[in-house]
Amino acid sequence: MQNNQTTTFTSAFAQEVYEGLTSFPKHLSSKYFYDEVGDKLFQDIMAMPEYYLTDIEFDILDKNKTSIANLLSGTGEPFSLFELGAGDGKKTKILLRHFTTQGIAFDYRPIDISQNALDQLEHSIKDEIPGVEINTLQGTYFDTLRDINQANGRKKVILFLGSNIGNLLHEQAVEFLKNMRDSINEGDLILMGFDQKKNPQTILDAYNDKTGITAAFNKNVLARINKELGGNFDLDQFLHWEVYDPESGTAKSYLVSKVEQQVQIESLGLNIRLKQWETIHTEISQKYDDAVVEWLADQAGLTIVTDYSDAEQQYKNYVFKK
Ligand code: AVJ
Repeated sequence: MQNNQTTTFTSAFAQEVYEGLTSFPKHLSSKYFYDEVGDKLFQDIMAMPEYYLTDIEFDILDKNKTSIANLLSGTGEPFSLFELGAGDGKKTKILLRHFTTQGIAFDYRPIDISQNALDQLEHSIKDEIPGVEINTLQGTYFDTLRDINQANGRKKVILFLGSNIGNLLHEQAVEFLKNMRDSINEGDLILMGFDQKKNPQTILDAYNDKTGITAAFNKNVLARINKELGGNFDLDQFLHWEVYDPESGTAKSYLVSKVEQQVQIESLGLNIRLKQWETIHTEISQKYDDAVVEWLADQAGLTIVTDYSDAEQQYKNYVFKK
């Protein structure tokens, strides 16, 4: 078998799949869950009763919109509201609607890698909240933020909701926060959602629903390999398995091979073997507490200005400054 350093592919997806499936233990990145099918499955997850994150964050933003508006608008100078990975914008629209009815001077600049997602978002906002000045930015988060950092002179507020940071290991999260820090100036603010440590059963239920939507979402990375790289994974031969370590606060998703099997991936020229009960690690969904968020902020050179939470402190939105 080839050493993976010596084999290179043209797409990042092909490269990472090759490396992940030739490593031991095997792994695949959750960032590849999200094609058209995966986006739809994630929408379904957000609508499940077990997936508490979306509803709680929605309520936090709704209950605190006045205070958030006062904090973000400060002395009243116009600001640009950037958002990383806005999705369908359901939660952001609470703020957009409130800012608009309060006559707060701002423009909205959602950033996404998918032009299609941006077009849909722009369309729905123009339809539902016509007063909002919206300028979509297509690209990767940091290329785009870097570009805009030089550009307009407006104060910046960056939104990163949904506990999307939870997909990153702490070391990567610090890198990410450092990048955010480099994208802002003194006086700019960052509003981010962090899912909190809580009853471990609540977390397991959120990532292992009985209807199997999360299982389908997890297996979608295999479906993509089949579609895009000529793989022949049999999705039924894998089990979705979720673990949560209440000490570290890390929820981890695996695909577990139910049988000994071989899989071909044509465009990678790869034939992989899986032993019975061998794992492919696919995702982490980190849970936080104040001490960990303070540590991350400190490592990245950011300061916590305040936070907003639900009554049971299941979820928190923190505001950071440079
Ligand atoms: C979109 C990364 C916040 O980790 O909670 C949902 C993705 N994975 N169910 C999360 C997800 C399984 C989600 N994030």
